Amino acid sequence: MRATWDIFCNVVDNYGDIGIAWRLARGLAGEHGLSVRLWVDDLRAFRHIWPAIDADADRQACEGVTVCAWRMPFAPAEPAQVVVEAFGCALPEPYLAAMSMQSPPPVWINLEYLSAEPWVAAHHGLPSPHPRLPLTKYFYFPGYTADTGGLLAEAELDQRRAGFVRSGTPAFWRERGLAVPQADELRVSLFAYENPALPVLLDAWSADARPITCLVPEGRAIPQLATWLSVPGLRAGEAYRRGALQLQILPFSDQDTYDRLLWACDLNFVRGEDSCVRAQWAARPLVWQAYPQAEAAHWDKLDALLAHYTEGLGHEAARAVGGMWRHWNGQPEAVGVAACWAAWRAQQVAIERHAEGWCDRLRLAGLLSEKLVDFVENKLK
Ligand code: TRH
Repeated sequence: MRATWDIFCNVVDNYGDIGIAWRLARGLAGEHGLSVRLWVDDLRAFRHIWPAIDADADRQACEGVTVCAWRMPFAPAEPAQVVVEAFGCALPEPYLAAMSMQSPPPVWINLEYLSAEPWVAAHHGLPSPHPRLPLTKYFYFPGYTADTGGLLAEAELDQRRAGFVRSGTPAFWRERGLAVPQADELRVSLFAYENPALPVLLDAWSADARPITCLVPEGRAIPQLATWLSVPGLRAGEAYRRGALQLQILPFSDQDTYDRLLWACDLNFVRGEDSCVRAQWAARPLVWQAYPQAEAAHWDKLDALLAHYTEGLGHEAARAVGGMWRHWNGQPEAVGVAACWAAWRAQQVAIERHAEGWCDRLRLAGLLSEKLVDFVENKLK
């Protein structure tokens, strides 16, 4: 019989929580043949990244997953054999009580946030007994090295990307009303939080010697772009030119279409957690904006990934990547954004070559859903 899994996701902010929970649920059902229920407390946010979702349905089947509305008070439900709590979202009390009545009790996993920091490996897989109930929760840490929980990716992601890159890009651009890029043009996607460095970077792009097309999915960066353009607002489908820079606003798409945007662009500005990993799997250069945390705690995360990502990259190219990433995250830098951009441009070829080979390094961490299934099977024995 197929093992049953329940994944609980509380949407706190943005699209990362649901983006990751949904990717994991799809992978477990589609690639591992598991019976998966995904409990989500905000189906409207979910619909943003997966428009097939009916935001009013209590229960619906989607991509082989049973999607359940997580409402309060929580209606009685028989717990699955494996329970995943995404990002410490705290399971509903009645469900937890029902888990403690099961024999054997479910394997209970807390799926943690991703970080490249060195402490992750030591914490990955640690048990935490419940203070009252006969249950043990295991902390599962995704990460960039083999001794962590690995990274989310579909087993055949590479083949899908290669097929698209071989023959899918012209149609992709046409569908968005864009011509195929000119030989010397740079296509950039921009998915970002509000960012003080953005106007200065836009100035640098508009003064670039070669054409730059910047594609911006609707979202938090839009008001800043509108201010920079001196227009009252911006909508999907609108385009503006300033010097060498063409700005194009895109609708926020489903996750799979967003992947294709990352594959089609020459450089991707990404944020948070999931888009950062997808941009790395896209084998294209990226600039990462870490999710801002109090007291700049995200700078440690940034520095850890930067150190890992630039390993094996030549000195000047590593400096250029580091300069862009640090500026983009508000870290003090000796030179301004425009100079950092010029340095990045000068090192572009080396940075592109590095990004192409980077996926081989990423693969050494292992695939999260495979490793999670192994981890759970060992506990079920
Ligand atoms: O939306 P985010 O800022 O989510 C954040 C981070 O995950 C952060 O680590 C977490 O602590 C916080 O939420 C609560 O960035 P992220 O993680 O990249 O998630 C965005 C999701 O949206 C991702 O799954 C890709 C998806 N997406 C689309 O489906 N279509 C789009 O057009 C775009 C731009 C993104």
